[in-house]
Amino acid sequence: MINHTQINNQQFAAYIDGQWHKAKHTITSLNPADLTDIVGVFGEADKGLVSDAAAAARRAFRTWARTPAPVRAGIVQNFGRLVENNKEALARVVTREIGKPLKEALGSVQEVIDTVNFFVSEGRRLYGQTIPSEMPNKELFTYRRPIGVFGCITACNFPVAVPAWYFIPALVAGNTCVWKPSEDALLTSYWFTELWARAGLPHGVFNTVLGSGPGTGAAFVELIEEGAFDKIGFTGSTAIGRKIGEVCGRALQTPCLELGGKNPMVVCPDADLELAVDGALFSGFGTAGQRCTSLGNLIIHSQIHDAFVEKLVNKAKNMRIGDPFNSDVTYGPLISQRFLHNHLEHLSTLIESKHELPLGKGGHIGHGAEWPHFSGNAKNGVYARPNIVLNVSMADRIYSTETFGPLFNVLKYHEFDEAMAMANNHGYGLSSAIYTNDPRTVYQFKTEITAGMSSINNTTTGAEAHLPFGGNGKSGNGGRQSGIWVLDQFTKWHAINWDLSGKLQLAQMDTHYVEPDLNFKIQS
Ligand code: UN1
Repeated sequence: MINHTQINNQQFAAYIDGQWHKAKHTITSLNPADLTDIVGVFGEADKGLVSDAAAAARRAFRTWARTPAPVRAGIVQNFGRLVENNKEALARVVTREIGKPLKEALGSVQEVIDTVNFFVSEGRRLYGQTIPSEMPNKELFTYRRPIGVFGCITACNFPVAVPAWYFIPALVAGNTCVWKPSEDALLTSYWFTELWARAGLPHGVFNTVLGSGPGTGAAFVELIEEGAFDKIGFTGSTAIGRKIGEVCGRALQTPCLELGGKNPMVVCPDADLELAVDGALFSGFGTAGQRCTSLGNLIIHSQIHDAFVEKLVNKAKNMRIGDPFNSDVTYGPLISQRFLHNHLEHLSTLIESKHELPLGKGGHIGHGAEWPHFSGNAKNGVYARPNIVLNVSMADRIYSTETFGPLFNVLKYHEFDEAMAMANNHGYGLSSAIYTNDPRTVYQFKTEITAGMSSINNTTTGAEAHLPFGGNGKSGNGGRQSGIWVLDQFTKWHAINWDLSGKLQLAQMDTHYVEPDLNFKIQS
C-alpha cells in the first residue's frame, strides 16, 4: 500500500532493471501549498543512468515483445487493480505534491483506471488484416509489431494520467519503456513506478529516471540523438517539443508530441448563459489554468458580451481559492514556484494599458495581492489570484501566448466568421469549445475549427480517456493519444506476402486481369 509519508533522503534517482539507484546530486520536491513541507528528496539521474536505463529496456525488449499480448495486458490489468486499491492515497500524493484539488486528483487517478480498462482487452485484439492478393495461391497479411524502446518525457500537471496514456498502450503493444517524469512530481513518479513493479512487469521493461529538465532531460535528448530510443513521447511546452521534434527528425523517428494550447471558447447569443459561465470558469481556473486544455480566449458575441462578462465576473469573485484538500476550492496553489514566477512574468509583460482587469491585477496571494475567499497558507504557499483580461484583440501578444496559469482573455465578436478567425488564428490547435443551441452554428464550428478536440456546451478541458487526444499547429505534430488511435504510435505495420504457388509470380506483371471489349457501344 502507498504510505503517505516521505520517501525522504533515499536519493533515489533511477529505477533500472528492477532496482532503484541513488545519485549524489539531489533535487527536492516541495508541497506548493506549504513550501516548508518537503515532499521528497530524490537524486538527479545523470547521462550514465539514463543510458543504463535505455540499455536495460533494450535488453528486455526481445522477450517482452514475444510475450503473448494477452499476458502483457494481464500485467497492465494488475497495475490497474493496484491503482484502484491505492486510489485515494495516490490522489493525496498528487494533491500534496502539485497542489491539484483532491477531487481533481481523484479524477486523474480514475483516468489511469479508465485507460487500463480500455487497453486490457486490446491485448486480445491488436488486430491485423488479411488482404486478397492480385495473384492466385498467394496470401497477404498485416501485423502490428512493437516499435522497441520507448522514451517518454512528461509534464507535472497530470503526473499519473498522462504517463498512463503513454505507457499502458506502449506496454500492451510490446514496447519497453524509459520514463523521465517532471521534477515537480518526484514522489508521485516514485509511487507510479513502484506500482508497475508490483504489477509483475519483468525487470527492464519499465525504467524511470528522475531529475530536472536541464540535467536529466538534456541527457535524455542527447541519447535520442545517439540512437538509444526507437520512439519518443513528449508532453510539455511547444518550445521544448520543437527541439525534441528536430532531434527525432534527425534520428528518423516520428515522436508523439503533445504541446501547448490557447484554447478558445465561443459563446453565441442563443446559448444557455449560466451554463456557459460555469463552463468558462472551470475551463479557465480549474487546475489553476495549468492544463494544456485550459481556456485561453473566451470569444463572446457583442449582443451578450457585457451581460455575460458581468455574470462571469460576479461568479468569479466568489470563487474559493486555497488549501487543495478543502473540497470547496476552485483551485489550489500553482504547481511550484517556477509556475508562479512565469505567471507573474506574464502579468507584467503581456497586459497592455487598453486591457481591463475586472478581477483586479492578479498576483501572489498574501504578498500584496489578497483574495477575499482564501483558505490556504498565504505565507508559505504559491497561490495566485485569478485574472480575466477584457478588451483583447487578435493583434495582442496575450491573444496568442500560452500563459498556463489562472488567466484568460475575453474577445468580442460580431459575425460568426470573425469568431472562427479568433478561435483559430493564434496558431495552436489543441482543444476548443462552443456554447450554442443552434445545430447549424455547431456544424460550422466543428467543420472550421483547427483544434484536434471540440466540446459543444461543455468545457475546453476534461477529455474522456478513450477519444483521440492531441492537437495541430503549435499544439503538436498531429499525433494522437488514447483510444484505438494511439496504437499507431506504438506499433509499426508489417506487411506479409505469402506465396504458396510454388512458382515465381511477379506483382503487377504476372497478373491475369480480363480485358473488356472497349469498342462496344449501346445502340439506342
Ligand atoms: C494535459 O493538460 O496535458 O482533457 C492533459 C483534460 C485532461 C487531460 C489534460 N483529461 O483536460
